[in-house]
Amino acid sequence: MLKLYGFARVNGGARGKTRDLRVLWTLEEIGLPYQVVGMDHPNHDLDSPAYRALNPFGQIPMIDDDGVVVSESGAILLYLARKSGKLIPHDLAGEAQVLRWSFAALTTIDVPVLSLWFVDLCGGKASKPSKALHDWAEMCLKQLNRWLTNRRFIATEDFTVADILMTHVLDAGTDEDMLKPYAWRANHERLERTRSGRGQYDKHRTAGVPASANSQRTPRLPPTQRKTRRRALWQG
Ligand SMILES: N[C@@H](CCC(=O)N[C@@H](CS)C(=O)NCC(=O)O)C(=O)O
Repeated sequence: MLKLYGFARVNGGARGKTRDLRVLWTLEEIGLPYQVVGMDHPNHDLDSPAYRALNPFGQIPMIDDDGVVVSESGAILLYLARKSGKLIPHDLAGEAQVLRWSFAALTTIDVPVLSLWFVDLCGGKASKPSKALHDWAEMCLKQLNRWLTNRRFIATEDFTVADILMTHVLDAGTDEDMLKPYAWRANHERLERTRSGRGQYDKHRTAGVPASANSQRTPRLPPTQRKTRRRALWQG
């Protein structure tokens, strides 16, 4: 059965916002059976040599579909859509629109939004680079907003994985004040329905995925690396 590697335990600030939830949302939408492998981030499950051999970046999400290992949330969603034949059109032109808007979510929108969050997190709030990033992000969000006006879905006439990616990028818990006006109502309602209506999703969102019985504890990183990593990612 398809295995999804997601967080069993993660810093409170990141809970409910992590990228494994994109995959869970997709799996729930397409109805493929799956099993969750819960990774304990504070205990360094992602640093184990076994996990790094599969994903050198030591991050979630990752799937193992009977030996087909895929990391990177965008790649995973597109793989699942192609595999199931759902959430993606079957013609090349339609598929191109889904690719186009999936990349827009993960690059055009996520890059300035995430960079701003990171600069602010590292003490750059109100600095010149922070302001510049804020303007860049705002510009892209306004442009996106124009595209979304009077559209039900971002890429085609139907709901696709590009909608999941864009909705989740806009729900990333980075600069919430900036993102709130752009949260995309139509899909947020669907996200909320998935969250509240499906036990799995809600459980994962609030408490992280269940800890895997065989998840191995790994030696702690040296303090300097630990500090940098924590500061960068899961402060709070
Ligand atoms: N580009 C990757 C980013 C994955 C990513 O940033 N994962 C975070 C959780 S949302 C993670 O595993 N962080 C833990 C770490 O790097 O130690 C994707 O889209 O899947």
